[in-house]
Amino acid sequence: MTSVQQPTAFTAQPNVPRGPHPQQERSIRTRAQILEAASEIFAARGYRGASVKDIAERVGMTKGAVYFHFPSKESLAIAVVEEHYTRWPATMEEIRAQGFTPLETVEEMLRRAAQSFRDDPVMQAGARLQSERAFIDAELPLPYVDWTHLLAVLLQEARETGQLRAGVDPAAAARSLVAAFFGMQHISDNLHQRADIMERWEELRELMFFALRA
Ligand code: LUB
Repeated sequence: MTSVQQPTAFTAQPNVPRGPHPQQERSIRTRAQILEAASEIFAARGYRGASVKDIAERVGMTKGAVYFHFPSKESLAIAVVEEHYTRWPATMEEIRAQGFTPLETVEEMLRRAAQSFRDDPVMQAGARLQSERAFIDAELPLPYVDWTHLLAVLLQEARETGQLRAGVDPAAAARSLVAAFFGMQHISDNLHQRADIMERWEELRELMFFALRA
């Protein structure tokens, strides 16, 4: 593994320009459809097992038309992994707007992440591609760091509002939460195709929040 800092996509805004022309709108929709198909193929077969031909067939396009939007399989993998991080800052704002406390926001974010790993091919493909990153010849965003940062910010806030157990370090707790959550979804995927992920999250949540809560 290289220790060179790689780009991350977590803080990127969704790639939707304001007031697009109909033609741009169609292009954005087509791009999204290709990414959805690519996610399904990458999630099911992994990076090596996937081909641009399969992805084109799944979305009902020619290979050439797919290459117009994404010049290579590598660029498709990067776009899928970026997409699986991009949605979470907006989700966090949405949850916070509903008046959740910082600690409740952590719970709700991870509950939704668990649900998405179960139901959403983009999340499933993102996780699978990241676990294969050593064998993919592309600059994928660095894994784990954006979730760790996001949870550390929330846990720091929880500490300031007296919600955190005395002696719990927000940054260390964020790393432990990400490590535990990542392991949980990985095991659930390998043993049960994530059919049991909500139950596994629930038991992990109980244990972790017992330790975190003041
Ligand atoms: C998350 C995965 C799967 C962390 O952040 C990441 O890169 C993650 C895939 O690489 O779990 C979950 C909090």
